[in-house]
This record gives sequence, structure tokens and C-alpha cells, in this order.
Amino acid sequence: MIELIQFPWSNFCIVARRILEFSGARFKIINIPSGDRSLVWKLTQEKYYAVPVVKDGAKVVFESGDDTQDIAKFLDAKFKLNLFPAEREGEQAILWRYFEHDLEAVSFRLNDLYWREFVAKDDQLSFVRHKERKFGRGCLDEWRTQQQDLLRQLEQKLQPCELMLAHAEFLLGERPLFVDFELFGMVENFLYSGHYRLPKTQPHLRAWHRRMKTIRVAR
Ligand SMILES: N[C@@H](CCC(=O)N[C@@H](CS)C(=O)NCC(=O)O)C(=O)O
Repeated sequence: MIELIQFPWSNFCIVARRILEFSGARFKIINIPSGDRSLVWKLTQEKYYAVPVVKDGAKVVFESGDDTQDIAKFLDAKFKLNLFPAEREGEQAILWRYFEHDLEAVSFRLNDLYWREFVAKDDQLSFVRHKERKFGRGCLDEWRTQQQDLLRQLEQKLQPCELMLAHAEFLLGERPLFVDFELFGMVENFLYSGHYRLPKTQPHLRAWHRRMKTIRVAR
């Protein structure tokens, strides 16, 4: 059975998890502490420490670069999901970079500022250390003071999606493609703390989000 090595609030892990659920395949989730990557290190033969990682029998899949989608493409090919049709490859490449960079920079901060509520006690020291080493001392408190501004930025960054979804059920048409899962991962990470809702001003996005929560591939 496929195994997904993850932690539950990670945006990129949510993308892989939702694709697996969408496929209808049975899979096993292995949660690791965000501060202890020893399992990932071992499985990847000391090549990688990030999540997600997917293990399918002897095969271990992880991202080979900063802007790759190795896991999603592996799952897509294995389960014949057709999430990367050639004729939409260019649009998808532009869109997922926007989601992973511009949107993600705001969405993860909004969730992270509630870190005390979802990071296990034992994991908190390494969580804070990791964040502060990357974003500077006091970053988590700083994001809290910026919360209202970050929420405004998020709404603005989601607005192009609202405009696209006013004309179709999914971002690029009448069935979900990879970019729908990618956006779903960023949105679910933003919502993870339970303190937020998607903006009321974006009803099409809200309806899309409800669809994306449960949709399964048509066989
Ligand atoms: N581009 C990679 C990024 C993966 C990534 O950045 N994962 C985060 C968790 S959301 C991580 O494990 N970062 C490394 C670290 O925390 O040390 C992907 O799409 O999977």
C-alpha cells in the first residue's frame, strides 16, 4: 500500500493527500514531527529532509528540485488521473508557481501564527527555531501583529481564482486539474487552525472549495 509521509498542516502534503484521496486508492498516512526528519532521511537514503515523501513498495518519491512536481506526476501516472494534460501544461506551470510562491507566502504565515495550538509541545522548540532561522527572530509574533494586513493580502491574491471560478467549476474548466489540488493545499493550510473562513466576497471560490473537499476521479 502507498504510504504518505507528512505532517498534517503542511500545504504541500495536503496537495499529495488530496490527490491520493481523489484517486480512490487505499493509502497509509505516516505523520512525523515537523522537527524530526529522521524517517525521511532514512527512506530517501540521506538525500532529502522535506515532506511530503511517498513510498510505493520499494519506490520512494520526493521532489528533485524546488520547482518540480515529482510526487503529483508520479501519482497522476500511477492512477491515470490525467491531471497534467499536455494542452494545459503551460498554463498550469504558470499557475502553480503563483500558488506555491505568491499565495503560499501569505497563507502559511496566517496559519503559522497560531502555531502554539497545533504544534505538539515536544515539537515546538524545533518549530520555532526552524522558522526563526529562516524568517528572523520573533517572526511568528510579528506575523500575528500583521494578521489583518495578511488577510487583506490573501483576499487580493485569491481574487484571480474567484474570477476564474465564476466561469467554470474548476480553475481551468469542468474537471479538476493539478492546479486545483495545488490551490486546495494552500487554502486548506490557511484554514488549518480553524480560525479563518474563505472571504465572503469570494463565493465561487467557497463553492469550489466545498467541491474540492470530496471530489473523486470519475472512472
Ligand atoms: N517544493 C516542495 C516543497 C516541500 C516543502 O517545502 N516542505 C516543507 C513542509 S511544508 C518542508 O518540509 N520544509 C523543509 C523543512 O521544514 O526543513 C514540495 O512541493 O513538496
